Amino acid sequence: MEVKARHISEVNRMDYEEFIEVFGNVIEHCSLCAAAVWRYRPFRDVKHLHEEIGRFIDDLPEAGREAILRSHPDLAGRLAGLGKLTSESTREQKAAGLDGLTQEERTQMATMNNQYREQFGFPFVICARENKKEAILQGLATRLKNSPQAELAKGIIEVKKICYLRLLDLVEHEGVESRL
Ligand code: 2AL
Repeated sequence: MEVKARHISEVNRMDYEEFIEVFGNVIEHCSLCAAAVWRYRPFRDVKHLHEEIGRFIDDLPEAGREAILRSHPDLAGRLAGLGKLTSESTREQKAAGLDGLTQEERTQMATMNNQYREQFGFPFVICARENKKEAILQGLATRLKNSPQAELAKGIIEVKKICYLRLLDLVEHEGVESRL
């Protein structure tokens, strides 16, 4: 999937509807996050746009931040199996090699994803484009040992990384670092 990157000046000229059309899924299934930051135009650059989204998320009550985690599909989960992921998520899961799991890895992932969700009340979230399937399986096993507070914080850090990479796909970013 080739995505067209726009200059920040073009972003700053977008009306609200177009802005949501383009940026509505930079936080998975949470167009409210894009809707909330439109008022902060003009953005200096893609990092500024990312910072405003991050600030909005950080200012949400705990229940809101948990809800953002809950909006993410499981990695290599049911929706992936049904081909019902968003185009962004499909691409990210593929980049991590999650479309090529062995049967054993698939079972391992499903078991730990279920255990994680049962333990914390929200799904395990990690920036798939910054990890390969081995690192994701390892991360799941390690993070299952954390406290709910630590996992809420860690999950939100990962959501912001996912958002950053999605924004880099959409906005020209010469001179801006390619990872958070
Ligand atoms: C995801 C997803 O859909 N894309 C990504 O990088 N991570 N989901 C998840 N549960 O971590």
